[in-house]
Amino acid sequence: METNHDAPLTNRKINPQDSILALTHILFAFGALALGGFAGLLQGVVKATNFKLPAGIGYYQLLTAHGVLMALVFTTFFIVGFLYAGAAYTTGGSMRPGVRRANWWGFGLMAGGTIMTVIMILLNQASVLYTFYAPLKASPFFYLGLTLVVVGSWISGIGLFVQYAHWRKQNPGKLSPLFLFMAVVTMTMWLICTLGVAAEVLLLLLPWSMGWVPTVNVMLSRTLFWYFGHPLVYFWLLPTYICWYVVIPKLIGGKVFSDSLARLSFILLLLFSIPVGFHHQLTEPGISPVWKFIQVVLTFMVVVPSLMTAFSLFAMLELSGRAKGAKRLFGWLGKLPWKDARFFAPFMGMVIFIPAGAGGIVNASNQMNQVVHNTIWVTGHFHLTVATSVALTFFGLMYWLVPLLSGRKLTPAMNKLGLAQTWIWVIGMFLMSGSMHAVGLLGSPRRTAYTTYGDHADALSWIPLHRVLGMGGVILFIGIILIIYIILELAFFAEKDTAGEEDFQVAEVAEDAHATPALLENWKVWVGIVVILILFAYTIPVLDMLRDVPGSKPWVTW
Ligand code: HAS
Repeated sequence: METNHDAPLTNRKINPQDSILALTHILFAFGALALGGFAGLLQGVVKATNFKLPAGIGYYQLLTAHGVLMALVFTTFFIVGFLYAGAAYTTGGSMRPGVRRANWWGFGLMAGGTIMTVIMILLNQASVLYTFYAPLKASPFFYLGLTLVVVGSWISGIGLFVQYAHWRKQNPGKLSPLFLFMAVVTMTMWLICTLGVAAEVLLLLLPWSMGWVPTVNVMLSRTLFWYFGHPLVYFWLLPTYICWYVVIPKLIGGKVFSDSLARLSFILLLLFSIPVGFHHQLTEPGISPVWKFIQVVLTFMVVVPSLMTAFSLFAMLELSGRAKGAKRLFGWLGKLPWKDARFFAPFMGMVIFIPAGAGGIVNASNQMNQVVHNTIWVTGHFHLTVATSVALTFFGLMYWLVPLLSGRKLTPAMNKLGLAQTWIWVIGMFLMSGSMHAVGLLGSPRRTAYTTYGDHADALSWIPLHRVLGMGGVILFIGIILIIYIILELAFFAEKDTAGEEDFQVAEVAEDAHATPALLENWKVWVGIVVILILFAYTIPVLDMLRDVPGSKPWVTW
C-alpha cells in the first residue's frame, strides 16, 4: 500500500518553452474547430432548408471536412497539448529536453498530416466521411495524411511515457501524481487502439487505393476501424474525466474524493474500452451473433467506470458544499461557484453527460440498436457526448490554461463572455441534438443532405425537426465564434499576469481518503489483461473474416 497523495503543487510555473509547445497545440486545435465549425454551419443550413451550396462544394465533402477537423484534429491536438502541459506541471514544471524535442517532431508530423488530409478533402478527392468506410475510396494522400497525424501523436505519447518513467526513477516507491497517472492511461489506450487503424490503413486501404490490389476486405477494414473507433471516443472522454476528477475540486475549493477510485475507474476504462468495437457493427452481416453478444456484454462493463465517476463526482460536489456549511439535501448546489466560467462550462458538460450516457446505453442494447442504428439519433448521441460534454469541458479548461501558458489573466470581461458562451452552446446543442434524437426515432437517417424522398409522407413529417436542427447549428456557430475570440484574447491580448496569479488547477486528495494500492500502478498486469481481452474478443471473428471473403473494388460515388 502507498499513502502518498499528490503533494501540494500551488503556484508552480511551467517552463516557458513547454508553455509555447502546449499553447501551439491548443491554438492549432482551435483553428481546426473554427474551420470544422464553419463546415458544420453550412451542413445544418443545407439539411434544414435545401440551401444550394456554391458550385464545386458537395454536401459529403463538407461532412468529411467537419468530421475530420472536429472529431479527429481538434480533439487530438487539444489532448496532446493539455496532457503535455499537465505532465510538465506535475513532474516539476519542466519536460526533459529530449521529450520536448520529440514533441515538436510529433507536432510537425501531426500538422503536416492534417494539412495533407485537408487539401485532399478540399480537392474533392476524399469525400469518405470521418470513418472512411471501405469500399468508398479516397486518394492515398488522404490516408497518408491521417497516418502522419497518428504517428505524430505516438511520438508525443512515447515522450509522455519517458517523462513518467523518469519521474518514477527520481521518486522511487512514491505514487505518481494523479494527473500524470491518468495521462499515462490515456496515452496507453491510444497507442494500443491506434494499432488497429494503422493496420487498416497500411495493410488494406493504402495498397488498394494505390491500385496495387484490386479489392479490399470490407468487413475486416471496418472491424479494424471500430477496434480503434470506440476507444477513440474514450480518448476524448479520459481528458474530460481528468478535468472532472482533478481540476473541478480545486476550482470549487474541495478535494479529490478518492484517489483509488479515480485510478481504478481509469484502469477499468483502459481494460474495457477496446474489445467492444462490434457494438458499432451490430447490424452488419458477417460477424457471428455470439461475438456481437460478447462485445455487447463488454460494452456494459465499460459503463461501470462511468457510473463510478458519477458517484465520485456527486460525492466531491456534496462534500465540498457541506464543508462550506451547506445544510439541506441539495443545499450544496448553492455553494458552487456558478459565476466562474472555469467551473460552469465543465459542470454543464457533466450534467449533460447524464442523458448523453443514457443514450449510449440505448445504442448498446442489441434490440434498441436496431431502431436507432444509422438514424440521426446516433448523430444526436455523439453531439451530446463529444460535442457537448467533452467540448464544454475543453472550453472550460481553456479559461485558465491558456492564460497560464500565455502569461496573461482571465479578465472579468472574458469570464463573463465564457459564461455566455456556455449558455449559447447549451441552448444550441439542446435544439440541435434534441431534434436529432427525436427525428432519428421517427426514422430520419444520418449522413444525408436535404431530401424529401420523393415527398414521402414520413420524410415530410421530419422537416419541422430538421429546421430546429438547423437553428441549433446556427446558434452553435455563434458559440464557435465566441470561443475563438476568447481564446485569441487570452493567448495574445488580455492583461499580463505580472504577479503570477494564474495557477495550474490540480486538486489535492481528501485527507481522510484511503491509501491507494500500489497494484493500480502495475502496468504489466493491466496491459497484460488488455491484451488478453482483445485477443479473446477479436481473434475468432477476425480469423473468420480472413476466410474466403470476396473483396470489393473501389467506389467513388461523388
Ligand atoms: Fe457512444 C456511437 C454506446 C459513450 C461517442 N458514440 C457513438 C458515436 C460516437 C460516440 C462519436 O453501443 C458514433 C460513431 C459513428 O460515427 O458511427 N457510447 C456508448 C456507450 C457509452 C458511450 C455505452 N459515446 C460515448 C462517449 C462518446 C461517444 C463518451 C464521446 C466522447 N455509442 C454507443 C454505441 C454506438 C455509439 C452502441 C453505436 C450506435 C450505432 O448503432 O451506430 C457509455 O460510455 C456511456 C456511459 C456514461 C454514463 C453517464 C455517467 C455520467 C456522469 C456525469 C455525472 C454528473 C454529475 C453532475 C455528477 C453512464 C459521469 C451532476 C450534477 C447535477 C446537479 C445533476
